[in-house]
Amino acid sequence: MIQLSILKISEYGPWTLTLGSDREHELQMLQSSLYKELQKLFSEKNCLVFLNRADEFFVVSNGLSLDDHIQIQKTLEKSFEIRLTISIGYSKSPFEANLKAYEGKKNEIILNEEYRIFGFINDESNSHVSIMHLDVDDLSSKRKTDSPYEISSTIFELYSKMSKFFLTKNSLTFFMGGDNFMVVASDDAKSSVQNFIDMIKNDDEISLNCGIGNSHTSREAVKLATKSLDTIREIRDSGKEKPDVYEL
Ligand SMILES: Nc1nc2c(ncn2[C@@H]2O[C@H](COP(=O)(O)OP(=O)(O)OP(=O)(O)O)[C@@H](O)[C@H]2O)c(=O)[nH]1
Ligand SMILES: [Mg+2]
Repeated sequence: MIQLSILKISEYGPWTLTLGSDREHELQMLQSSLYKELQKLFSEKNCLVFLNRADEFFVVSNGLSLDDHIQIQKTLEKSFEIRLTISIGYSKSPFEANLKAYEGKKNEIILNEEYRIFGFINDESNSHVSIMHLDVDDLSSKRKTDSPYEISSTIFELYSKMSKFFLTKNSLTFFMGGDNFMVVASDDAKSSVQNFIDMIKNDDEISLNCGIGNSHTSREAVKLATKSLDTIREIRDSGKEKPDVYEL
């Protein structure tokens, strides 16, 4: 089971207007300091936060109780003027967990009113997370022919294809910066990642490597996914034929 906690800034739109028109720099500073704090608080509890459109965050929160979420809300209230709403859901696939969280909020299934927490907490011990860490093989060589902006455009097109492809496998894709992507993956996504890599190789002449990690917590699964990716690089750099996918 995957548990997802979706954090969203409450009443953000109206609040941004109170800053006047000269506000963009303030909002960017707020959003990045909020992200930093959230990543700190959740990683201390063995979770990882995925940045989603800067005013919304997806946390793979396996193992986190309602009380853990309340503690985090209390800490955030001390540091920020804005407030966050948390919607929690769990299911067999990441996309379905996202739907449960969405339903929990929409139908006002209140877990804690004071700290604005909605949805459903998984209290069974069947926690399982699979993460795929995908990265472009030898992006550095592209820098010899393509300018920084052209490379960004290529990466975002790739992100778009990846997001669409893995959504059909009930999985969620996040851009991590540079040429790195992480997919919170279903079994179906794991078994079809080689097809995706082959498709991108044929259509776009981009080679991808994919490290996969499985564990009870998202931080551990991410660690193993990155370790798998680094293993592919080690095999490649030792002169042997590398696999495109490696799983731990
Ligand atoms: N989020 C994240 N970014 C990374 C990581 N490793 C590298 N990067 C970023 O990715 C960019 C590209 O680095 P690499 O992927 O190592 O470069 P490359 O030429 O593609 O080399 P290979 O991936 O080994 O083929 C770097 O400039 C960093 O911004 C990582 O583990 N996580
Ligand atoms: Mg790379």
